[in-house]
Amino acid sequence: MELFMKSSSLWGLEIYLFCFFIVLSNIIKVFASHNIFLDLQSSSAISVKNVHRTGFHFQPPKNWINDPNAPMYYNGVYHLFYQYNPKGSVWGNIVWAHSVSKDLINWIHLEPAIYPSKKFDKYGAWSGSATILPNNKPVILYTGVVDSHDSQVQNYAIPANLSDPFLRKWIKPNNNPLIVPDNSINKTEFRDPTTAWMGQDGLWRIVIGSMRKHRGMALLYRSRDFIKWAKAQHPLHSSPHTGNWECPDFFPVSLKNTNGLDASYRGKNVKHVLKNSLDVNRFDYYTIGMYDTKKDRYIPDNNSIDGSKGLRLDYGNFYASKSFYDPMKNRRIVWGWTNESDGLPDDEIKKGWAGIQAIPRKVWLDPSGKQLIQWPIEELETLRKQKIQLNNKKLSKGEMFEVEGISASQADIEVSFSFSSLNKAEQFDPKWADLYAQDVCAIKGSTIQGGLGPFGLATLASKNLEEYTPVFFRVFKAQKNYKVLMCSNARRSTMRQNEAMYKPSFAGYVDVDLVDMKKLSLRSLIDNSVVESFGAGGKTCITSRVYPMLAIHNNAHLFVFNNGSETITIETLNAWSMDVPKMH
Ligand code: DQQ
Repeated sequence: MELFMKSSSLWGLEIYLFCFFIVLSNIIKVFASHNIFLDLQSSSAISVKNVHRTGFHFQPPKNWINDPNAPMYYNGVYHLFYQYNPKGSVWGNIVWAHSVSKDLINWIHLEPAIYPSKKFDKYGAWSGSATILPNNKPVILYTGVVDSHDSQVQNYAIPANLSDPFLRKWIKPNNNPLIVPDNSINKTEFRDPTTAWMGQDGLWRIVIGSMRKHRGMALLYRSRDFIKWAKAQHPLHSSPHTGNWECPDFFPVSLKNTNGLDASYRGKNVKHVLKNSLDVNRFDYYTIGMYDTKKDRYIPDNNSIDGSKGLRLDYGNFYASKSFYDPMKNRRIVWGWTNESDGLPDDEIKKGWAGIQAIPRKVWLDPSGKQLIQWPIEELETLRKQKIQLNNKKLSKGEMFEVEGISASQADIEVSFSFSSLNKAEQFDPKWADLYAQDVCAIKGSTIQGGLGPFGLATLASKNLEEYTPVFFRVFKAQKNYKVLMCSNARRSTMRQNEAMYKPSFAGYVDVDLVDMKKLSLRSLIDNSVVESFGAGGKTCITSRVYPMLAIHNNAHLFVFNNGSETITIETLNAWSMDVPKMH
């Protein structure tokens, strides 16, 4: 009897599992960097829930968004295209949505510029970039998906009417596709063309992201007329065990100053940057190196490594980024997609929206030549409203105080901390040497008492700290140097019980020399469900998405804390409530 019971219940379990997988296989198709929920792709929002919508980050009125595409400046107008699902709030039905702006802050949403319709993009119009050709004609290169197996080609689109200041309509000429993968290329991993740059030989070049046997690749193509493209013998760069390289971005940076350079810039005192979005873990990594124009190869500097041990543009939720040169202000600007972290697709359906773009950042090379610096574009400051300021406030061990007088759910805050000695820095456990910064942050957190730190901001906090997202520094003494950890920890960000919610203790190290300058600065852009932070003037950036239940709107609070035994001085603190830009 017992035997029968067991086998019958096992049989029941098998039937259950079988049915479960049948159902699941209809719902989820795991592909590339997006989970695909086939049955939810076209369920439109019943209503758009406002509670966690951002106030000053880029968002369309509803639905799903992902990668920023083809950002450009053309005849006085900034254009941002982005991957968008017009029918629902999970990934699917992707078109190129199009918005325009005069200041990168206030936006007008236009009709989608590109949508699947032709043989060469019938199954998808995926990411790509813009190039302004020398006769001042913009052209977009994008990835078309040509069958239900996700086979990919590269297409182009041009404005229908150059005298329309907003370039509303785009044409996909019939001589598309421009580039089809040859036999050596995995056709389902062949996408996201870069902005083109021109070499001394007058040939245009682009890079397309790809992978062969888990080796990530930046495939190089050349063209004289932008129509006929030939694959170069070697990729521009490739690296083993890094998986598919999505949304590559390749650009020069100046060794002399913070100005940006056009992709085709050729001259002295320049380094190059190759950024890849790693499909395996969905973070954006970059290296700094030398572009050997004779061999048409990019060689990362010795200390600049490819893959997940390398440098990240942002140590938080930031993916598929793309930069462009802004001739108006002579700067390079990077946009990145910040996905939701709130759990299952059901949540997105209920919210009626998913995904935002991070605040556009000016990007340049650090004087050390070893890393990039990123800083929110200056135009963001036009949204600053009520301000509070304080100077020279001391915070001894265990002290914290509230920053009052501004809206803590929508704020821009800049703090400069100083301390008189490094003596109390805690020991860096040698066992942590192989861990990611994020793991060390998970071990040490913001509440475990330290020596020099943890100190920083408790953002989106409820009055009694049931919820908060701390953004803070902890300084460690390692064998040869000091290690400065910067964390943005979502562990206690919400009271909401949801197993599927992603609450990472995002962190990165900050490459600063504290021996001479005993100071650390922090800027955080707090916007309802996003905390976007810039450590040490933009050396380390971390973006967290969080979903407080109590710390919303007027019930959100902002604190400064010190849980280290070394007293910290707040040299200056400036904080502003942030206004809502026009986005219609
Ligand atoms: N998203 C696009 C692809 C790209 C990926 C599809 C990165 O082109 O590789 O929506 O997020």
